[in-house]
Amino acid sequence: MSETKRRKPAPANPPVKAATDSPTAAAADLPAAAKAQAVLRISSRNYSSWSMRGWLILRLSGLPFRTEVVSLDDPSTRAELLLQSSSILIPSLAHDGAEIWDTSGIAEYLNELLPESGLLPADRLARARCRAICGEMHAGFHALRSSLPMNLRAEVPGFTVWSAARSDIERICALWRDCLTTWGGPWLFGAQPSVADAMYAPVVLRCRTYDVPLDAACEDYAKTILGWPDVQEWIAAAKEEPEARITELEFDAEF
Ligand SMILES: N[C@@H](CCC(=O)N[C@@H](CS)C(=O)NCC(=O)O)C(=O)O
Repeated sequence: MSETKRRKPAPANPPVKAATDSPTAAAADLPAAAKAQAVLRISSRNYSSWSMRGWLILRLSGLPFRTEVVSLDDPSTRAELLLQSSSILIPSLAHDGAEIWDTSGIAEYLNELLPESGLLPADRLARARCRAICGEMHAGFHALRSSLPMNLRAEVPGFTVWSAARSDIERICALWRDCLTTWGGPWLFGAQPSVADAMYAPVVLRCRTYDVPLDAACEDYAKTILGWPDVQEWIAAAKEEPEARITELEFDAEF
């Protein structure tokens, strides 16, 4: 988005956009550069929180795209990925000659391409805060990420969250409360979901998997995320995903 451009105010109860992976969806309304075929490479829907974030960001952008699932365990897939990009990191977006393998890079690219999509909040201060909290998720919360890995098929009632992960969760809840109070909810930056909600959605799902209690404001936010049709679609697909050789990764890998 050009930093000065403002979106029209959102209606009081806007419907959540449910764009499809279809390469033809709404193509007629897109700027010329956006009409190239977009392919988002992801890995496991059940375990890869970064894949989920990238996919939600694509959905929010409204850019039609195709999803390609790759197996990072397979050496030949890794070799192939390295031929296409200088990184094997997932998610990776290929679009109109660009290869972008980082979730924040994908969000910024799509925001420039489709400035009216509302990926970032319209207000300058909200946009700055949005970028800051997305950066904090992207670069931090290592204890949470390693000790409560995403696993959408699991339920771990009564899980003990140790102190480092607990302080990550407390910090995240403080960020959520601050955003919900400042911008009025139900999403972190007001009436519409933004990149920040895509970034924190996997944290909500981890809290559910590991039975983490939340205060009333954060619980309401968790329900907003769980009611997001795109999140529901992702979870349903994760539950259908064939089980991979992943058992040893479950409590070790940082996803
Ligand atoms: N900072 C990256 C993180 C992506 C990441 O760590 N992806 C993991 C899967 S969830 C990956 O591709 N790992 C490949 C490997 O470790 O070989 C982003 O924002 O997209």
